[in-house]
Amino acid sequence: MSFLTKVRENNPLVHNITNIVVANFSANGLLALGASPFMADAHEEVAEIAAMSGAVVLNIGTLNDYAIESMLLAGKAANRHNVPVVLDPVGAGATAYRTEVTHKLVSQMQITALRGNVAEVAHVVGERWSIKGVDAGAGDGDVTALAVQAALKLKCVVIITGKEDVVTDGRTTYVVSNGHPVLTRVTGTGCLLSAVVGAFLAASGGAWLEAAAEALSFYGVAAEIAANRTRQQGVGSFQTEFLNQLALVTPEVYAERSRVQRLEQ
Ligand code: ATP
Ligand code: TZP
Ligand code: MG
Ligand code: MG
Repeated sequence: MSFLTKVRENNPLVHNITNIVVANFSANGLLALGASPFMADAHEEVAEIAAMSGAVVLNIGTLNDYAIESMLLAGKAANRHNVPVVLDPVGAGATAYRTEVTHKLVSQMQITALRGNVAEVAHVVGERWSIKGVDAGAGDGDVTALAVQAALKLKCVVIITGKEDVVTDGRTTYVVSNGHPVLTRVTGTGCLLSAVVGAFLAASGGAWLEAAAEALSFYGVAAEIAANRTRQQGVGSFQTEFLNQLALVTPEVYAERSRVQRLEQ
């Protein structure tokens, strides 16, 4: 059975501490997929919610000290209860504050999957890469080598997205080539992807790497179909159709269109 089917059958609760730009889009995307979103950051309740969830997704997009404490409380509770934790280090490297916060988060909890653009992932592990706000800048480094290095350092699955996505646990590496450039023209498509990875991890039974690779490929397939259906219209129509396709793509359509390559080490 595909992980997609498991997500839809299990309807996992996904606890999100996320940014103000994408909260609504992320909740709607998770619902469309078949997961159950819970957006909450109050210190009084985050540990309780994390403990009852199938996954916790931490996103530093519009961070402040209150939210960071929320993330520490939720992440540590998730670790105590064996709940997987996804970290989206939005804008790491853009400011010293963001970079330092990501270092604090990864040092105080065990992350299950780190998902970001190449510049963000580089800065989380102390490497350099050009960055422009929350978007990756140009760079000519070896993205796969960086992902493997980060996975070994953080002992987690690392997902670097872009035109092609790299997903690795440091030993086995997949390259996912589904997706569409129009994804770069809608804010929050990276953030929603991190939440979708959380839903797949929640339904994975511990097969983190394979579930993450399927999440990325599924997400890219939904985007390809939505882009094709709205190619005469604009990005607003794409955004709506993309939510439709997160609900409509079947395991059979996914299997036909999925482009996942396992790299030889
Ligand atoms: P950034 O801020 O650098 O855009 P992000 O957090 O928005 O980063 P992306 O790297 O844009 O995250 O990834 C979000 C989704 O968009 C992923 O599914 C990825 O595969 C897809 N994607 C990004 N760029 C392209 C592209 N040029 N062609 C096809 N798909 C893409
Ligand atoms: N500013 C702070 S968070 C955010 C913006 C525009 C959303 C970034 O979302 P994504 O998924 O990285 O494009
Ligand atoms: Mg993007
Ligand atoms: Mg992002």
